[in-house]
Amino acid sequence: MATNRTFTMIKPDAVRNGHIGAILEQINAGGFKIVAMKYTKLSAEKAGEFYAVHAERPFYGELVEFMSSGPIVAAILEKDNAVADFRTLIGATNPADAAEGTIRKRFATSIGENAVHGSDSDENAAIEGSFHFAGTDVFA
Ligand code: RTP
Ligand code: MG
Repeated sequence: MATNRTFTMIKPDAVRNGHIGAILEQINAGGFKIVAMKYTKLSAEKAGEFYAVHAERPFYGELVEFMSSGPIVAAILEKDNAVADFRTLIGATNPADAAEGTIRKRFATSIGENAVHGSDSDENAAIEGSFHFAGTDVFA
C-alpha cells in the first residue's frame, strides 16, 4: 500500500450511538478519499490480533472485549500525508484532551470507547489495511 494511505475503524461505541454518517462526512470534508470500506464485526480473537501490540498493557482485555462488542466500519483512506493528517482530524486518544471539533471530541465517550481508530505510522497503515482488506477490495 502506498504511503498516502491510512487505515481507520469507526469503533462499536460510535456505531451504537448512530454516528457513522456524521463521522464519514467529517472524514470526507477533511479531504480523505475512501478507497476501501466495510461494515463488519471483529471476533475477540481478531480484535486481540489487531491490537496485539498492546497485549502487555493493563487495558488490553477491556480493549479486546470492547472492540468485539458490536459492529464496526473499517476503511482505507487516501490523502497526502494521510497518517498524520488523520491523527489530527481524530484528536487525542482521551476525548477529554482532544482538540475542539475533532472526531473524538465530538463523538467519543471515554479514553477506552473513543469512537475511531487511526493508524500511527505508514508501516502500520499498510499492515492494518491488509489485515482487513484484500488488494482486490481496494479501489483507488
Ligand atoms: P487507536 O490505536 O485506536 O487509534 O488509538 P490511539 O493510537 O490514539 O491509542 P493507543 O495508545 O494505540 O491505544 C489503543 C486503544 O486502546 C484504548 N485505550 N484504553 N483505558 C485506557 O487507559 C486506554 N488507553 C488506551 C483506546 O481505545 C485506544 O484508542
Ligand atoms: Mg494506536
